[in-house]
Amino acid sequence: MERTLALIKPDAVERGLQGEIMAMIQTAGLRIIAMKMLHLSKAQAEAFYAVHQARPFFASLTTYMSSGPIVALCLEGENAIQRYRDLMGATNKDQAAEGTIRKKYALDIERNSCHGSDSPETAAVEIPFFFSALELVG
Ligand code: IDP
Ligand code: MG
Repeated sequence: MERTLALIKPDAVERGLQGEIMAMIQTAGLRIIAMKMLHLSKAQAEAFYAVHQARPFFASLTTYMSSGPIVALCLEGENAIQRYRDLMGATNKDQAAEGTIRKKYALDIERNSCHGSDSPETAAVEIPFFFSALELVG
């Protein structure tokens, strides 16, 4: 059993897509064991994406991620990290497979509607960024 951190990003929440994206997650057999809506500050977005701070898109990404509300979810299931990455599709929507969240909903490479942890080590940092142990209903 594995856990991963999923975010529904501001572009998707702004369009009211959180329900449809959560339905896709549940249809894929991943259990939502924690959920909250919040609006990150610029500093919080910079902390969350600190691994990307040297990248040319860091300033734009963190401005976008703090531009409106997001939904944070903790997902649980066998191989949940890779299964949710597969459900999201490629970072760039033009390379995302049919039936993925990003193929359906992403607007461009930055405003790509969702985030998912990319490894167990990342999930172990990203889940507690948003949720305390008490909030995980596993
Ligand atoms: P991922 O979300 O598929 O794991 P990462 O490479 O970790 O992709 O990038 C984090 C986020 O940064 C992406 O989801 C996207 O919002 C944004 N991003 C990635 N590459 C670019 C780019 O080349 N231009 C603008 N934004 C980007
Ligand atoms: Mg990533």
